[in-house]
Amino acid sequence: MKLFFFPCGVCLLPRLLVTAAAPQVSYDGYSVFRVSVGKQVQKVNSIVNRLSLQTWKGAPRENTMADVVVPPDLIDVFRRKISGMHAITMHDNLGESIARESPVQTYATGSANNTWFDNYHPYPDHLQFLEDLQSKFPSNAQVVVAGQSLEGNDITGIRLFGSGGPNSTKPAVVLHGTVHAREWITTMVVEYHAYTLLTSQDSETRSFLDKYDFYIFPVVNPDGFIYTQTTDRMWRKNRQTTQDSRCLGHDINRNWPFKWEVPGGASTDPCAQDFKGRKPADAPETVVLAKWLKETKRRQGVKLFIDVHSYSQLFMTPYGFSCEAEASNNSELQALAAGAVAAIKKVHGVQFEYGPICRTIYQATGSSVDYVNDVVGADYVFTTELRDTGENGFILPREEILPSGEEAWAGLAFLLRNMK
Ligand code: 0X9
Ligand code: ZN
Repeated sequence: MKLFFFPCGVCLLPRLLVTAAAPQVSYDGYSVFRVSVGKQVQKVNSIVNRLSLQTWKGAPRENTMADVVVPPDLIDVFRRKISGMHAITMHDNLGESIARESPVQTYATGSANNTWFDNYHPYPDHLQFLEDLQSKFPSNAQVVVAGQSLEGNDITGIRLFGSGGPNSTKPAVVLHGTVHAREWITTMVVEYHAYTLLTSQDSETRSFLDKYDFYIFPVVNPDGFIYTQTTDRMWRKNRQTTQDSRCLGHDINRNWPFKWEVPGGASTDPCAQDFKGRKPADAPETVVLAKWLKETKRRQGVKLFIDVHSYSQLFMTPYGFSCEAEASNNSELQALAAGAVAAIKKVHGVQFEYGPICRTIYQATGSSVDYVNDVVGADYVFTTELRDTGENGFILPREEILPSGEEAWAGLAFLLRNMK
């Protein structure tokens, strides 16, 4: 149910208009296929375009896997068209997979214990979880708000500090989760970091709290995240309109005002998943987060920034805008990324790859990490793509939340231990 106030022309008094919420988009009977593209880029692209199919990892590229969402009435024709190519089924029935991982309403206010990581959760419970961490650990935690989203939701995070209390400013460690609305594992993993820092008995972990000021934002795109829970589980962008288009959503990770104009790393089509916006920083979320990061840098310095995404198991560094440009501290970043990846593997044997964004995944302009590296000026900047490599993609089973958190924590702890 949505409530709108609009002025009544006759009486000039506010009137309440009640409209029904958009119905839930159904993926019942949809399949997701993982097609090995090899050299047949044109063929795969033309199948995807002619059948108007969604892909999960951008446009199909040479020698990569294309993960393609196919509605029930096109499954036979899709199978025929890719016959002879190597393909596997990621989701036989995407609707059923979504139902299996859907949020459960079991969170008891005030509990904030490790059972939180057994399930995905509705957005209001995430806010409650942060409030509960603050209440349980008042001398180490404080809920913070960076600003508001387009639809007026607070962009909420939790600040964690050590024995010096909230007034002793240390260099900041900033984590962003869920910039892409459908990447639900990132919300949980970023919260796992906060939970571990607050609850661990391990003396090294406790010492991190004395060394850094942590600002952990589990959901930096609340409008999009809420929309994935009310209407369309596969939504990625924010919920912004664009003039002269019927399509909604700007990709916040293509909208940051640094090298935004460089061609090739984003779409100018408002209907595309990676629509960059009409102008740099025309998404309110980008404006709020950029301003907050600059203020934080001015106030206390930013030691580390990580933008957490899924999926593909990658640990990446600047730059996204160019495959030739190299971060000034590139060798140090690569050494840290290599160490983090080794630490991740030790936990559950899961292999991440690492390297600069453009060379490791694809060119991406206007992404957060390039901006934070060059404009904000954080000391160390990374972006990760969490589990998996394509067995489940965005619909990662709930059993993988805790192990994903554990291994990601090992990676983060490696950085916290080894940064200069
Ligand atoms: O396209 C993106 O924004 C990232 N991949 S995703 O599937 N999570 O959408 C890759 C771009 C590299 N930058 C970051 N991961 N920040
Ligand atoms: Zn993403």
